[in-house]
Amino acid sequence: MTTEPLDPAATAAPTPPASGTAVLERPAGWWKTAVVYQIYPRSFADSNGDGIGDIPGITSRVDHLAQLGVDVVWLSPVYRSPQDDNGYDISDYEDIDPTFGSLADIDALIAALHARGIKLVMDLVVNHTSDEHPWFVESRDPASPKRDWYWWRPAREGAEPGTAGAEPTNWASFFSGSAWQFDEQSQEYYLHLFSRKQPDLNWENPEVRQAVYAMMNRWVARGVDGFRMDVINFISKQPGLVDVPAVPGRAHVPALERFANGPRLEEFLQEMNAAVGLDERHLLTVGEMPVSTPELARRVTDPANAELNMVFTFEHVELDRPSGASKWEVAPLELPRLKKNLAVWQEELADVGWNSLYWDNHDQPRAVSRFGDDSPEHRVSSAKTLATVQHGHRGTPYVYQGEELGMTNTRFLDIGSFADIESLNYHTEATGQGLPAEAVLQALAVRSRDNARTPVQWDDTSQAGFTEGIPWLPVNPNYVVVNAAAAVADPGSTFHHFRRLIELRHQLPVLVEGRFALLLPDHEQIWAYTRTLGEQVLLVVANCSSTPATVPPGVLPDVTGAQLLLPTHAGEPSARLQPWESRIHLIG
Ligand code: TEU
Ligand code: CA
Repeated sequence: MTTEPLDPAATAAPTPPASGTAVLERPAGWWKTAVVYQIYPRSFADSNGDGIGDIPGITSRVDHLAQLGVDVVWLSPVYRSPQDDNGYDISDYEDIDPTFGSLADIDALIAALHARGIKLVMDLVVNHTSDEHPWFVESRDPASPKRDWYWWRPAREGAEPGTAGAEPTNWASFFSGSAWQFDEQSQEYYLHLFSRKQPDLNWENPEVRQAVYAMMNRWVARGVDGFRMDVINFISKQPGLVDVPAVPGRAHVPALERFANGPRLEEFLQEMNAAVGLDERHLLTVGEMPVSTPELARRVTDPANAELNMVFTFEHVELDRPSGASKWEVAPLELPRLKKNLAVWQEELADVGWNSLYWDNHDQPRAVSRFGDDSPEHRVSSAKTLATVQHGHRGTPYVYQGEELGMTNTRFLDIGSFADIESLNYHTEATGQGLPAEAVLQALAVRSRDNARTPVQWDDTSQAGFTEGIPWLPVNPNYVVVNAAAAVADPGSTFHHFRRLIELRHQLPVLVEGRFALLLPDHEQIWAYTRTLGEQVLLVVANCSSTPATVPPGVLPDVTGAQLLLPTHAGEPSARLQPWESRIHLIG
């Protein structure tokens, strides 16, 4: 299959409706009533048959987003990149990688989205760059003024540079191995919390910060409506760069406490906010913050502090592992723990700050397979019910591509089926440490990020309508049943459930602002809570299990005369809930 170059005519944005305008109004706080749709460009839609999704492919599908009713697209990185971590390793922040298209293509996408009243949020990856970014290439020269733009350090005192254990600290990289890479040329090491092709920027250096802010301002001038900020709470490292306590048998040890939530984080966020006019220009800002706490999120999202609108916490996506264990260890998830965790964030940010709400993204396995039940019998109702219980919380919901279709985890035959650097590096390290390959493959099957990255299933034609070529990652074989064409054609599908949920958020102030209160916190199957705004009360009740459940009498508010919204199952609502049955009652 030859891959013809991207033909401008083919990639022209669909003719925008007459009323299309380039710049969209951004009233204060608009993001509180918005629903965000995340696109992972490699896997969304391929327009030129090379098997890799691209920007013209996205533009050709904006009507799907308009029909769903989302207000914003968060676009994972499309910048020039060697793709060592699928674009989260950027070599030029102000150009588009040819794999994904061109600056003209991104302008066409912005115009097509804005013409449909949909805003665009770009991914800001500035904790690190690619090692092919000119900034880093220059910094390799010890005499370069750019040397201090990164974290270069000599070998550990008394150790032979380049030998095992000579790394400046014993920190582990997120992608296995040491967080330090030895550089023959300068006989020193540079820090990389992720892959060795993702060297960390030194935010202590004001030149670095000014260069980032200037780049952001140029994207805003191009029509961008906000930023999702990658591991933004890693930019302020703890002074001194010292070892973490050793762990027997581990040469490299996770060291989050040495670089997460550092002492100058909020100073940098406030400086960025002022320099880019983030609040002044009502740009949507969400910071990805592993190990962030409700207390930190409350401060960071307090408008009085002029830092960020929201953060992505990781607490609720790390409950199905033994505490303190790595993501590769799987533990059953008890519903009360999940309910209570999210309730804490609701309560802590009830009066100040604002929450983000998500189950899925490009780093997490598919929620319907993880938190729901992806069997043919329960896939649709569990996907709907997971959406209802999430969108019913107070905060801004994020829908990940394919989540509106009920897409599931895929099946991996062997290590050859994986593409994600985190998964491949873990496989090498774990089998290298003697773990049976079978056990490692099992952990990867349920945890790998590749589960979220299989091509979007548009229809039941070959390659699910994603590409006319060979996809970079195999299409999930269940595309024959699970696809957009089938879902859009079926009024009872997950697609229309998400569409209705988004509509309700646009219609019901109680769903946006209503105070949250968890009910039945210890119930193993039922997830119930209220949202109250003035006289109006929303009751969300759901059975989050694959067996029937009965609501204990006298606990839930009386719903006589209440409006029934979004029932997943037909019939008069009763205290007996079918597996994965949920509904919302609007009282008052
Ligand atoms: O993810 C940061 C992050 O914490 C994740 O790597 C997480 O630890 C892991 O995926 C959980 O499995 C961000 C991006 O979302 C991710 O895609 C990038 O790989 C990473 O930063 C580096 O840019
Ligand atoms: Ca392509």
